[in-house]
Amino acid sequence: MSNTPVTVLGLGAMGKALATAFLTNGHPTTVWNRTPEKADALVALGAVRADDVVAAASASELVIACIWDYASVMETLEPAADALKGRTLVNLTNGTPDQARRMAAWADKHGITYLDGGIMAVPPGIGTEQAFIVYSGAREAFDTCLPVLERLGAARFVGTDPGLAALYDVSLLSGMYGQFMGVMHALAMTSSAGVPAAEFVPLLTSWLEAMATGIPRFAEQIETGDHSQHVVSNLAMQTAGFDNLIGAAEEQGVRPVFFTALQDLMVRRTAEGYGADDLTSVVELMMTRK
Ligand code: FVH
Repeated sequence: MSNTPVTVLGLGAMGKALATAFLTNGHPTTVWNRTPEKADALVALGAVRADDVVAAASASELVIACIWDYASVMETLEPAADALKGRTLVNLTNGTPDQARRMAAWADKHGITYLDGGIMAVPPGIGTEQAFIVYSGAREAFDTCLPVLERLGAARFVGTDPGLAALYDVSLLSGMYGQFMGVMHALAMTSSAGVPAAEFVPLLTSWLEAMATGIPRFAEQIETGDHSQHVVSNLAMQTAGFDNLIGAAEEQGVRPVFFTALQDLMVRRTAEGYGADDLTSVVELMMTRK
């Protein structure tokens, strides 16, 4: 298994981390990057630098791409379509579900086995216990490549629709950015009043951990569309209290830009007569494809 050759296309921060994980686990690793000098440190670790994408694609049955975006992946791979025929392409570039599906259709047209993936880690986390990667597309290829893919982090197959990995990826990132948004606003508030971070941060962390236990209930309500069964803190009460969240921010000189969109949904949903529902009721105003 550790002698399975791998090719890595794209040697930005993430591509370098991926190639390093393969090299440190003993995989013969061929690398290519648009700016070739970025391969220097990997070559010192034992990687083979390919002169062009065709040579890189021809070097291994398993080819991993991690480049800026899908447009740059396509621009990179198009000249190597013939060389990739019969091989497995794993695209770990960030994109949308439809971009992934279009890439899968392109791969299929050229006889390339395609797996799409979403990396849930930052570069230093690759190869550690914290890292996980979601994959979708060709199930058989995933099973075959699993021991190699696990060099990068835990590997989770989420479905044969090639767009699913991107959907999971952006959904997980949405949860993360939502949390970051709230945390940044909270810290701007306390900072504006001179509250020491060392005093506030432990409270914030334990509050967020306690609130995260409500995620399964949120999920059930959004899945069923019934937001009225397990209400602990109803929407009307939260909407009234939200005025204070906005007002306090304004008093402190912090623009409540992160929260005005949520306030708008809460006010509208309450006005529509759903004040006795849980907060998740606002999702009904967000989903445009229902
Ligand atoms: N870094 C992170 O925290 C996240 C973690 C989750 C996954 N993302 C996604 O990974 C993709 C690559 O991200 P990155 O961190 O490696 O990004 P950079 O360090 O900025 O490197 C960009 C590489 O893309 C190459 N590149 C850009 N445009 C083109 C092009 N038109 N043709 C060929 N290659 C291109 C660039 O090459 P060069 O500038 O060195 O020549 C770098 O190799 C990305 O989708 C993240 O969202 C990372």
